[in-house]
Amino acid sequence: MRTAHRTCPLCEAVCGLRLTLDDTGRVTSVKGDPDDPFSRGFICPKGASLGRLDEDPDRLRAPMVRTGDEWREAGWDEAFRAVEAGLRDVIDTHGRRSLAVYLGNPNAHSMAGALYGAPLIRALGTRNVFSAGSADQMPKHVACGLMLGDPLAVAVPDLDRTDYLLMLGANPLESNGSLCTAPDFPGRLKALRGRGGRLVVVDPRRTRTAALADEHLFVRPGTDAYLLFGIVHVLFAEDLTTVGVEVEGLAEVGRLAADFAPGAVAPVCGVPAETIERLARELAAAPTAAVYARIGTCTAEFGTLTQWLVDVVNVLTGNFDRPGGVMFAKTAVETGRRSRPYVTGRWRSRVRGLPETNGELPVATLADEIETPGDGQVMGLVMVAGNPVLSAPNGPRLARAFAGLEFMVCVDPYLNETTRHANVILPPPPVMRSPHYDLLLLSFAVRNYARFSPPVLPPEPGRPSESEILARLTMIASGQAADADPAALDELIIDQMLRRATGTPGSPVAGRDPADLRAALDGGSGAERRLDAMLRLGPYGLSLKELLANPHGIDLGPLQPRLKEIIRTVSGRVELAPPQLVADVARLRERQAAPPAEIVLIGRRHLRSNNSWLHNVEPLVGGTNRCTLQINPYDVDRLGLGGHAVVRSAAGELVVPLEPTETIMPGVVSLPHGWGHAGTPQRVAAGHAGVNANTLTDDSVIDVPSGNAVFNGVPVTLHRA
Ligand SMILES: Nc1nc2c(c(=O)[nH]1)N[C@H]1C(S)=C(S)[C@@H](COP(=O)(O)OP(=O)(O)OC[C@H]3O[C@@H](n4cnc5c(=O)[nH]c(N)nc54)[C@H](O)[C@@H]3O)O[C@H]1N2
Ligand SMILES: Nc1nc2c(c(=O)[nH]1)N[C@H]1C(S)=C(S)[C@@H](COP(=O)(O)OP(=O)(O)OC[C@H]3O[C@@H](n4cnc5c(=O)[nH]c(N)nc54)[C@H](O)[C@@H]3O)O[C@H]1N2
Ligand code: SF4
Ligand SMILES: [Mo]
Repeated sequence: MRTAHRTCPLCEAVCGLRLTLDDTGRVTSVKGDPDDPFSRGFICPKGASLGRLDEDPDRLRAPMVRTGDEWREAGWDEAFRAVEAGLRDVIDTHGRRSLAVYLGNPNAHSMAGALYGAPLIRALGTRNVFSAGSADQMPKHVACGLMLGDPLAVAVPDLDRTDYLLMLGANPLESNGSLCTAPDFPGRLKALRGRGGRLVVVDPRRTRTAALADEHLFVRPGTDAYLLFGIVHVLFAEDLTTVGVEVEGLAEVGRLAADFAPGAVAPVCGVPAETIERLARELAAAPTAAVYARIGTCTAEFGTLTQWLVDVVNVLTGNFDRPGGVMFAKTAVETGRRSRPYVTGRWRSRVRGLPETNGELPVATLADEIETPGDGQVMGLVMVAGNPVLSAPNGPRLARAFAGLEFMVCVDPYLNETTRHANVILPPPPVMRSPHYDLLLLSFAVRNYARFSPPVLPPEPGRPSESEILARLTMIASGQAADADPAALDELIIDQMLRRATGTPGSPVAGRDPADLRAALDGGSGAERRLDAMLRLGPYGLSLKELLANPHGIDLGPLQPRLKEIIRTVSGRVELAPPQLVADVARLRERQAAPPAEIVLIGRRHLRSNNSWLHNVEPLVGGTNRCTLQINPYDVDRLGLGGHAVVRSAAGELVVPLEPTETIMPGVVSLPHGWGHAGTPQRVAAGHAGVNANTLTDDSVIDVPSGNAVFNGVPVTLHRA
């Protein structure tokens, strides 16, 4: 028996874990790490099942190669040669314009994804770049990019110090938080109330988070922008604004808000006008306050406007970049922020002409790009850690499109609804054999913190790490032979990083010899040496060695005001009225007059699930984690429904079991995504198949400024099955 410590990579909460392993290397227990200064022993059922996940007998252990409908295991060299041949065929026949790449959610949780995603995209040399980001938080990036000049400059609620939290479209008691890295989010919310603070939750469902709050408000799906505009209106009308940061466009925001008086927006969003007025007054009067809005408001038709208005309210109430308001983390690996002003639409998608955002195109148009003939039609696809057949809007259409590709390679531990269409699957090693550092998520943390987890178990002989897999893919994509040494890529990147740093006046290593710095780097792999270089060049001057000496993580203190370091707009001020968003307000105004759909669909998450891929772990399926359609009993009666209903939308049709509950607003139904496990060898998941919610979501509808998918507020009709 031995004990090991590591960070849980399954969600954004980055909990420290204490593992017990027997001498065969089997994980016998997983507990929260009480010595982690950030998570302080917190753990959820998913983290507790990490050992079971790694042991899953249906996980792929060797590369898989498909010929026709036949899958067989292959050696690594053979698999990489097949990838080289497949990509080369597409490039030689159709050009690199016909390649596409999709990066799924787990890339945000792995060192490999964070370190090799960008080099892989560069090496593929295509503008057909897609990710789960445009089915998730792209509206936030676009809003931050336009307001602050940096799409990654996301201000997070200062959870541990705020006096008032207005939360919209988030359910951290199930999700454990998102774009707000806060282990034990539930405990932090209880502490907020314990110190006399107030929590208000806005959600079409009375969620577990809403049940914990001081106040819960039902809102019509997709209408949060109206509610927030109503609040902005009151702040101006009652002269309650106390702007504490330098801004541009204040008067323009006031002018725009004039049309959105509480009395005008209340019938649209369903929140009474007096309540909107009171919320505005409470936010203005609270010693400190933060507005936080997450996935329920992002994956909606006015996602970007909503994310913009969230920070407009935070600015107007004097809570932007101050303790207790919303603030910016300072991570240990921050090596300089972008220098060019943020723009979107540097290129457009071929078929629908949708603008690029953050170097990506919307996943809502991936099927168009694969299906539509012509120069640049996507013929080859590289997919890393994604399952868009279950996660993207109109997933079944995407499945049909994937089936028509000339070549597809997936880096994924499972043969699933998406990877079954690949020609080659390259499985990464299990969590216990992978190093971990949260390169991305810690930049959204509510406390500055760093923790590195070395692999708990050694690599299996002959089996590459995920970093090596991605490095080899990158080298193949750039035209090198399938057997080229992946270490060369890391050396190149380290060399570039050190040259840039030593050549930058004012950098702590300005004028030093890059070779000396390179020689000093530690780490058992190229990925670890890259991390070491980033840590040493980062603002705290940490190193891998120091993190290894602190296996429970290092607390780097509470967030500090730092807007001046963050801001990258041309004006050097917060842009409160960026022209692109002002233009989109016209769309919001138009919709105000449109009659609402009788019934709309939204999603939800369950504590023991994680998008599409934990349903093969026995302890995590069943119980409350079920694929049912939540519906208000009033609607069941009114529509004369039975145990099951046929649900139809513009995109498709499903038969689903109903779960009548008073916790959901009348006129709204909720179906979780990530289900619909058919035709894959995952045995546990097959027994809890459920249905694919994204059969109903429509890929022709997007949030215009960001191109983001719309999963909430989808018009549907219901009939007795
Ligand atoms: N209707 C509806 N649809 C939604 C949402 C919704 O709320 N409603 N939510 C959206 C959101 S927020 C997101 S983020 C997307 C997610 O969209 P995706 O990222 O496309 O989907 P996931 O289900 O997260 O699939 C992750 C894949 O990565 C694999 N994987 C797991 N761990 C690893 C690893 O360490 N390495 C590699 N290489 N692969 C790994 C899994 O086997 C799985 O195939 O879904 C979106 N889709
Ligand atoms: N257990 C678990 N944890 C997860 C995941 C998971 O699948 N399972 N997925 C991870 C991922 S990829 C992400 S992005 C995060 C997401 O984290 P959260 O944003 O907290 O996601 P949800 O739990 O889906 O909560 C979204 C809430 O929005 C509500 N909602 C829907 N439509 C609207 C609307 O129009 N307006 C408002 N105000 N509310 C609305 C829903 O009812 C739901 O309660 O969770 C992450 N953590
Ligand atoms: S809350 Fe998230 S990070 Fe923490 S144990 Fe659960 S899945 Fe892992
Ligand atoms: Mo997500």
